[in-house]
Amino acid sequence: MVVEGQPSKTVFKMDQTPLVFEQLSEQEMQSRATCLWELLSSRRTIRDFSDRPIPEGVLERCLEIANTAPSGANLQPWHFSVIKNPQIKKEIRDAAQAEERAFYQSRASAQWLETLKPLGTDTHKPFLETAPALIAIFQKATQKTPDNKTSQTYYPKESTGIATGFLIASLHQVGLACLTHTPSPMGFLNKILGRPASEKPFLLLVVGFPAENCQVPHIHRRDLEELCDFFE
Ligand code: IYR
Repeated sequence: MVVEGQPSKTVFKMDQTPLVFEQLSEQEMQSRATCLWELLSSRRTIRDFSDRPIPEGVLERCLEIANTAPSGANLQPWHFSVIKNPQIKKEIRDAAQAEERAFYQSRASAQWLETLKPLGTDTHKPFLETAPALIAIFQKATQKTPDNKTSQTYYPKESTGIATGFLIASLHQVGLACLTHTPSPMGFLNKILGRPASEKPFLLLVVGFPAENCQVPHIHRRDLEELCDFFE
């Protein structure tokens, strides 16, 4: 639109392409919703991993799924560092345990420690070496444009959170288990993995198979009525 008195400006809009969208019958919608609910509600966070390796290509595919997540201005402001190397896993474990010691000894409030008690967590993180893969997830505040300039990203935390959700759901779907580990602070990950300061560690995902006889806390998930309002 040309506004009188103002110079006209050409706006380049991305090429458009027809949407591929599958129209499902109502019955199929109900059935898929139930199937997916059954699958995802059986997901549990584990802390006791076997050292069984992950078949080649499976993680890569799950990361490709994470990359399909919606993101601010479609900038995909995340970076995944996948660590299978035992030496690097050990370095990460040592650094994470040092932070955890500070957390359990002084940083955590009494109330926080009380809430964590039933989970039985402590400063020892052997899974950081036992599990076959760690995925360090970073959120990017800036990134390079195709012409090699630095530009800011939008909603990096939200975008990275959504991508991480996609990743966790797909790992479960393909028969892998994970632990969303958050040693705090996680700056040591930038150092060990050579990531720039503009990337903030978001989460350290521990991925693999459960150890034999792996136990998980008996937890209760809150009912939808407690967490959701409908305005109809
Ligand atoms: N990062 C610590 C403490 C911890 C915090 C939360 I929030 C948890 O859900 C579980 C543990 C640790 O990993 O031990």
